[in-house]
Amino acid sequence: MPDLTVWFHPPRGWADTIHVHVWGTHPPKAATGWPGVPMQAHGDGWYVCLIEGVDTASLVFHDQHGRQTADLRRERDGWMDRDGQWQDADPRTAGTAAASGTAPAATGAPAPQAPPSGVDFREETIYFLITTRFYDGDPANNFYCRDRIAFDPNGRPTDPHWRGDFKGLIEQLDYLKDLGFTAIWITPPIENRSGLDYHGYHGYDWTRIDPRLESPDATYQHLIDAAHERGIKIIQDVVVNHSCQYGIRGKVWIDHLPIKYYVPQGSRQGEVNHGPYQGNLGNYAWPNRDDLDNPVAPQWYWERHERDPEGREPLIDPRTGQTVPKPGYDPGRFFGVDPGRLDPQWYHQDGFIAGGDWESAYPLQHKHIAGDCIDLATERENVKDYLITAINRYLDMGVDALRIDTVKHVERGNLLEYVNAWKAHKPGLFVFGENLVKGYGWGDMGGGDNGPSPIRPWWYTRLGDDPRNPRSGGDSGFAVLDFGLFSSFRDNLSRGTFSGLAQAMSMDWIYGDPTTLITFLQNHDVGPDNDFKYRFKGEQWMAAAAYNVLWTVRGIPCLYYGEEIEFMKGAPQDVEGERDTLTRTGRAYFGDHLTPERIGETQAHPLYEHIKRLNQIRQALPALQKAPMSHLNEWGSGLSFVRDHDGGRSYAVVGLAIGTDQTIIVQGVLNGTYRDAVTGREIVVHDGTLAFDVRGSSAGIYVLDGPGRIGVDGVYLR
Ligand SMILES: [Ca+2]
Ligand SMILES: [Ca+2]
Repeated sequence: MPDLTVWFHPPRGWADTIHVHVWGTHPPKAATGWPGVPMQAHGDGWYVCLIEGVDTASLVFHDQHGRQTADLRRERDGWMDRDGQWQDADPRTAGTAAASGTAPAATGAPAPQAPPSGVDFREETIYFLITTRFYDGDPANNFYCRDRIAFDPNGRPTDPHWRGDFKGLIEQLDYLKDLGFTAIWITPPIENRSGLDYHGYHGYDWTRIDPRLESPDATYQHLIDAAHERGIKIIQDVVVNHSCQYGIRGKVWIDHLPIKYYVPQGSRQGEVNHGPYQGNLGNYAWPNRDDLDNPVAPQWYWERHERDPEGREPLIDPRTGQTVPKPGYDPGRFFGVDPGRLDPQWYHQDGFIAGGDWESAYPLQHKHIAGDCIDLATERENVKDYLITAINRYLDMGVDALRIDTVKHVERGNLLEYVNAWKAHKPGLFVFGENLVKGYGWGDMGGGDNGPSPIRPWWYTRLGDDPRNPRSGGDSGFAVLDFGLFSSFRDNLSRGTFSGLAQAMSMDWIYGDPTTLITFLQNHDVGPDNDFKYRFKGEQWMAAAAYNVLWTVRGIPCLYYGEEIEFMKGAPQDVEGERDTLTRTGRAYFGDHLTPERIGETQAHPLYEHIKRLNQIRQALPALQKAPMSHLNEWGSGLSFVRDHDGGRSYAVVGLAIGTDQTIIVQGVLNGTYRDAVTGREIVVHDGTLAFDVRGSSAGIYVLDGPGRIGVDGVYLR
């Protein structure tokens, strides 16, 4: 029987609880469950583990506190030293042993190891959509939220918040494929509960898919399978930081009165002004809808549910002794949360975030964001077990990647416990997160940032222990949305200039791996104009130039639904005033543009064609997907750089023009024959200098030994 013995010397700053997680062995053997097997300390800084009955294994060393190596593969006994190098002989006795293999450094080196072949998410481009607002395939599951209902002139409600669904999304997969996207990021599909929960960020039951998204012939599994049949990956959005204000079904209850007893001042029971579905929480198929379906609610609550489904019998509020229904009685008893009475097994006990808390780590990570976002005790084992196990099931169903919400509200080490558990469950899994910053977001490392680094995006991409020194630790394997670059767009792309892009990207070294940043012009929360809350309202050519940037610089481009036709251009991303409805925001229903009658018009939009071609070009060129950037130069109306993947194996010289035509000159490039993916023009370089002309708001993408023109000319790429 073969055995495999692995030794590991953790880098400085790791905890002494070293574990090794093992999978993919030869001969095949069951993978260890996360966190894997504890390693035996040898007293001199080294840890050892004997893996019985195998000669080859994939493994990860980690310290159970968020520090870990990359995914490793070992085919013989070995010693991984504190520099992250495999040694074939014991380095304590063989002082001259040479390094063998090419294992990545565990810390210190910013260069990450490429993920296993076939699962490199940098090859993808992402289309982000709010499922309920995209395309309605099944009116039977449509549903009005309690708040913000739109009415027609006759007083009838229109535009159900829960409108688009999986059936509609499946019907439109070919649309997204034609547009050239290979991955779809959908808003959280788990069951939600709140006054305005159509977006999915108010989770109530992580183990169930929300019934308002599914149809009998279009379940989540159907969606995943239908996407995969077309070569499209599914990115599931996951919230770990908070639950809704009603607790978690079957796990924890948050004290409140049944909504059926709620009567606003000046109204009568069952008659509520803002919508016909007031109090429609609970069983979505039941006409006398109620918010009671949590098995861990107290007995009196259940009895009322059974005996008095419509709430006709008066109820004494156990907390105050007052009797409801009672017009004007404290709405907080129906919809609010008393932070002092939350179950400490599940929730933090530090109250609600206020004012200065937003830039301070402890309150930011322990207080509740809002009345419908109650902060989970994410460091507790029961919370971890619940959330990790629930999401593992979706990974087993075929979900390809995860996007994590509200990242800065969970301490890095704690967050990486979740991320690493999911990555251990599905090796090669790509996980990225949202750490929303309006500004460069360099924390302690940059001027003009009033927040500390440990709540900033880059910190989560690193494993170091010094917030003032990113290079104190390597890549954490967790990617982030590029809010730093996005924030610069207010002052450049949305004003028709590139000024400031080079400065923003000059800080790329701060991230664990800048080629995994998820780049975007806007999303459901933010836009690039003035105070970051509107859909892009600039000229169309500015948007075209913006996409030229996003599709050619480092990072993985992500388009927000509707951008391809300037949908709801200039509208606020979310509801603003008291009377606003979704119909007036950037989250308006998009499906009207996808009907058979209007699809032709949609697909003829100049930006649709523009984005489609950019996807074709990026997909053909590994340099644009994976290479680091060099030779970066920017002069307001022009931007140029080089993407060199794998030592010249895929090599592109890129020049971009915004507004006016530009002559681009890049020096110090490889000699050889270049072909432009946009114009097809061929240039031979002998002296390291490549010079070419680019039309206004177009791009020159000169590829060494390249294939020539890719796609067809449009209004902008020409
Ligand atoms: Ca529907
Ligand atoms: Ca938190």
